[in-house]
Amino acid sequence: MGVVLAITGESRMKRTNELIVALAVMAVIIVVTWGIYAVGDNMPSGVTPFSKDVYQLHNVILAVVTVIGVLVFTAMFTSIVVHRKSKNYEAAKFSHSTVAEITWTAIPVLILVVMAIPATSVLIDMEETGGAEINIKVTGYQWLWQYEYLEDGINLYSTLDRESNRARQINSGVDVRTVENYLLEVDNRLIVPTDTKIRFLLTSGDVIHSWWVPELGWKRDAIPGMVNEAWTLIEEEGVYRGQCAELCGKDHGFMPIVVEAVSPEDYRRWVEQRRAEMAGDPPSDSEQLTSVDDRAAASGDQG
Ligand SMILES: [Cu+2]
Repeated sequence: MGVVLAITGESRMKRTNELIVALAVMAVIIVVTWGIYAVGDNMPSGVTPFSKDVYQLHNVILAVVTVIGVLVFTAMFTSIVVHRKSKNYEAAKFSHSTVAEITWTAIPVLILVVMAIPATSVLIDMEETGGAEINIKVTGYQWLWQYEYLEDGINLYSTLDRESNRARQINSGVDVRTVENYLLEVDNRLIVPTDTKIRFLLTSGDVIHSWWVPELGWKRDAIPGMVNEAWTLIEEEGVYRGQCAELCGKDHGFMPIVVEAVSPEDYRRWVEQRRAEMAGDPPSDSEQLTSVDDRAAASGDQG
């Protein structure tokens, strides 16, 4: 009788081990497959060296936490299913293990330290605003953005474009799907040169806003009475769209950001043209307005 019990106990143990191995193998396959897909379908890698660093960091950390998650859940579910009471599994009786405690403290600490090294280097890089060739002051208002090019003396206001604004009105009768870049287009884009280090100084004239263009790899709060810093260096010409990312009032969803990166030559041309317009050649309506109050009065109540 005793021999029979010993044999069934042994075969049960064997089956348990088999299941653990099977689950572990399955987990590895899931992680590898997922990793391959994740590289192709993930958050945008952006268009600046910094945004690409952020993207790489994200991939590395996501891989680490996924492996940890799969291992922990595999162990957990294996224990729950295989070692359940209805199967008469006999629980271990020990109540203290110094080795286990040191191990489950040391390994997570080690993992955190390893993850902190690349994360810190990216964070330090994010604050490295020195050596910028162009400084742009960004001011958030309810509900538009002001851009001041400090070196070139250009000042512009950027509000939701007319078409989106018309379509968004209640009972406008406009099918918003027919509006190109609905709620992601502005009247005056932020024109910037490529391959140029640009420093942004962000603040607000009323409540807290947040300036966010995903392709640049960062988001920064614009806070009244405070100046936050950020920088970018866009490598590819193109149009990059973003939005205010801090709930700032009833029209929070209607103050998009559009950055247009052009070649440095085109940028200079734009600056000259803009200056000429500001100097007094027949300015358009928008340039005649100098204060936000004028601007708000001109655009009327957008609610
Ligand atoms: Cu806002």
